[in-house]
Amino acid sequence: NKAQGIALVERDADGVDRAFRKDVLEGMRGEQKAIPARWLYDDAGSQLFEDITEVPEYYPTRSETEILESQSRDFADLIGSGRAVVEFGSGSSVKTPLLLSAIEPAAYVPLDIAGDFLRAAADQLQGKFPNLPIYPVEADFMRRVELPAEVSDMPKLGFFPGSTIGNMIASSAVDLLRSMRATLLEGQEHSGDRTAPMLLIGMDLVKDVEVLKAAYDDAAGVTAEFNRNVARRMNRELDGDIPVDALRHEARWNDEVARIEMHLVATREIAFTLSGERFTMLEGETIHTENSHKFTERSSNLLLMSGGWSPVKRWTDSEDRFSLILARS
Ligand code: AVJ
Repeated sequence: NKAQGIALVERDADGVDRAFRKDVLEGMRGEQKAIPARWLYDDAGSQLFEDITEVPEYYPTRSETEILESQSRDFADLIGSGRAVVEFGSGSSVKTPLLLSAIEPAAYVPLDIAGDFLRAAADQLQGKFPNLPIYPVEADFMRRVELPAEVSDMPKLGFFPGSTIGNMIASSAVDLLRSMRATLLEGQEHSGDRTAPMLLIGMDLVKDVEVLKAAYDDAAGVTAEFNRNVARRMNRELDGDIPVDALRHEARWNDEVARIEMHLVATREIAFTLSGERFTMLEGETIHTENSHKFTERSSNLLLMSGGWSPVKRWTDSEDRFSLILARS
């Protein structure tokens, strides 16, 4: 009963992910060079992110796990059994089992663009839950996803942990919340209130700037490697020659919009080619690679409601660093 998976990523004739090439070339032509953060997560990037979750400075994973460990009674009461859990992302080997054990779901559907990572995680989870039907789907969940027919009659619980929503600017976050709602509503449009889609979403909280900056610039340099990996990916997949050793990792706090920004800073003037197109960077010029927005109780409620979701309950960890919110459609 091995998880099979369905491939839905569009590729150019040369095998390159079409959206990746478009996003990179457009992003590198701008005044401020920038790449959408989701491209950090190829198989190597997903592995490096797992490594980040183990560095002492990166608290979000531990804080969210603490909430998941301590609130299983609440999850059972408020979510109940028999739902298909649709996880937006591959699923962590720690957080996903905690949720699945608490609620006795009818099926589990992880959605991710990193196919190898997705299938490996699904296989590992199947080992822990031998009787749970698992249907991995290789897809870009920024768009509405068609779920496997096997789960169309089941009410859904969306699971979006990790504060991944914080990677998006507000307009995209609202779009994503709405397309999640559409994905989870499919087949359930005419059933009653009891089976309306629910969403369990992690959102990291605004806090002391030094704590935040350290979490995104760990002393061991794992986050720096994670950031530079996207440059290596551009070289590999777009036949590029970026001198990666001339790019320094930087984590900045942007107070105007309450977010950590990751940049790759050119330590000298450089020139390179990507997919046959020429680019230059002056010393000190940056490629903006990720935003990680931080939330307050109000800003998280406002964002969820803008996306068509009503908050039902909110939990925080013992140090008030991270929040997990249950919402319903
Ligand atoms: C997985 C997107 C939630 O923003 O905290 C960690 C990614 N980037 N360190 C985050 C990340 C640098 C992480 N998310």
